[in-house]
Amino acid sequence: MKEKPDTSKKDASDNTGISRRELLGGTVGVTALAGLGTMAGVASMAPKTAQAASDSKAAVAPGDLDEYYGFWSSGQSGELRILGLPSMRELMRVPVFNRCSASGWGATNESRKIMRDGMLPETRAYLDSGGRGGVWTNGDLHHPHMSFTDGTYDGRYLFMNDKANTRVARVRCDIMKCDKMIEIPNAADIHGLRPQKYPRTGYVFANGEHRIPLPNDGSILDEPDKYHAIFTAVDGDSMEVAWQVLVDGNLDNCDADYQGLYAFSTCYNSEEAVNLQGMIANERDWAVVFDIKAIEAGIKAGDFKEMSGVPVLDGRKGSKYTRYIPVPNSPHGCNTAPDGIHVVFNGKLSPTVTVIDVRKLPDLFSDKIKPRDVVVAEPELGLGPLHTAFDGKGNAYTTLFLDSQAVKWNVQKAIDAYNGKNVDPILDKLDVHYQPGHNHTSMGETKEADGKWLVSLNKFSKDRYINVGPCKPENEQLIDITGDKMKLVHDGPTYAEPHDCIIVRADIVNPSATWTKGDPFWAETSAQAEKDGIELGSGTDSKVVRDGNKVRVYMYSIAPNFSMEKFTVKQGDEVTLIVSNLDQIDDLTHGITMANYGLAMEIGPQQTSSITFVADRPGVHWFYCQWFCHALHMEMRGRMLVEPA
Ligand code: RUQ
Ligand code: CUA
Repeated sequence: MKEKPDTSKKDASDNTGISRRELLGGTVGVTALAGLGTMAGVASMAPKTAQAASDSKAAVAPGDLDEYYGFWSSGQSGELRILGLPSMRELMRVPVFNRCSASGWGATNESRKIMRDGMLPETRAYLDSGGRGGVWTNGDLHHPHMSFTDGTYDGRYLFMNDKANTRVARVRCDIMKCDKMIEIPNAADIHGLRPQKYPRTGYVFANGEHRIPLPNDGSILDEPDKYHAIFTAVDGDSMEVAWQVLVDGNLDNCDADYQGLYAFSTCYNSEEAVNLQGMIANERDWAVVFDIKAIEAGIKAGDFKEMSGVPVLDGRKGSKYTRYIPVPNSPHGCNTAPDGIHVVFNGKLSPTVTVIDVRKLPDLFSDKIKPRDVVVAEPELGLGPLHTAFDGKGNAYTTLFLDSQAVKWNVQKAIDAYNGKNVDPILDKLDVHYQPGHNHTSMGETKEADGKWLVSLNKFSKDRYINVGPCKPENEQLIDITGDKMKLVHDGPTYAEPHDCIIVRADIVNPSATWTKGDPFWAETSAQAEKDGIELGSGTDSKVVRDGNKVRVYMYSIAPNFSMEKFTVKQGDEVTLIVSNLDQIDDLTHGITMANYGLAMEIGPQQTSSITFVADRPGVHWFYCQWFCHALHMEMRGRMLVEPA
């Protein structure tokens, strides 16, 4: 990872000292425009208005900037989304587990390398056979969470899970692109995911949700005792599996403490059944606590089995590495409070949440106390509690799926009530629309929780918007939590299907304004170019290199031109198109689409992107810039001639 970019570069300029924003704002003379060749025809797109702020706190006037970044999951859409808060404006989509038509994610060599490098060999073989195209085309991204240092976000990375194809990915926050993706062995369908909070990330904890027979070779179906679920610690720096722990039951969500000692998972299906009836039979399931230091010592001492190349410890009931705390039926969310002491397990099928005190865990692991002795509160909040968020002032906010409500409650009052005092921990209830799953508060999963905003991610919008047909958007509501009562201030529709989000103070996140020449993102492409005697991004990289039937076409772009107006290849050649964008001004992205070849990719300022295909359709094919870049953007194109074999 490179140094953090200059934080003052929000509106970076090139060496003329003129930013694109100023250009578009019309503050610069036409001569400068002509010289720079930017989108001259477009006047003032987002002028800062003098308009008075509306009385809604959520209003962010046109041209004004948001105070927070929201990093949103997109569920089965497979991407990460970036929102601004409190405006709830969607700012960007970052393709991760999906294919992206605009950016070429999943099609470019750089993205395919990232998607394939961390695959298990058997998955790679499967995807390379039968015309499957070598990469997965779908994903189910539930939980995006930022890396931590000392209990708060550090702006380095975002980590996220893919439930559909059992993966964990990382996004680099300087460029806001995925740079690593791994498939987790021995697990089926990664669900809960949280980074270690202290001393740093460190580990990324990931729950394998579904239990599978191990080994899963087709010889076992109805022998539930041979099914297992796995808890995984990924090393967030190397993005390799550090260790795994075999557990009883099915893992759901997880979180980490503020001391760097324990991780927690909710765990349902203590019955270890393989069907719904069986799974919900018990009155109680578990919260599982993982003793990180003991696990690390166990690894050192060799107390593990190696499976698929990673160390797997046995953490089933009775193991010294784990403790199973009985909690009411099928718990779901798992949330550590910013006080560093309390962890809340959300009941789902029970109207309660269970609160434990992490200071009691050493006694639990040394068997001085019983598992239930670490429970310090179990307030009844309403029907279907799924997830809890915190305001840093001792209050918690829990989603009630069945009641369609957010409930605000006080942790200390819940503890007092559990100890027999006659107090009601519930402070407020607010109707949300409808059926909330996750919720999140501003900075709420860090020690810097600031108690300003709560977002409720509601699974159904029903009648909140004009009808768009049988498939409706979801509805995400912004709630002001600065007062005693929660106040709903904004409804925002979202497409399938955000599960979770985080709300991060904008000063923590400092993305670069442009790419940097030589970024490791395209290291392999650079290495090949070097062998071809070409320095990418130098302005001399305009050349066709033939190497048997492999043809590498190097070109660069400076608005509004590609450095090559035409090139010729032969039918059947394997062609790699390598394009470097030499423009230095921020927001000057080009793209290249090869018409009727199914090829398209994004090339950001100072970025190199490449894509490989077999030129098996003879004729003239136009390639064109697909990213609006200049008044002559439409003219930014060239021809590929494919000579018939
Ligand atoms: S889950 S609605 Cu996939 Cu985080 Cu709880
Ligand atoms: Cu370059 Cu559009």
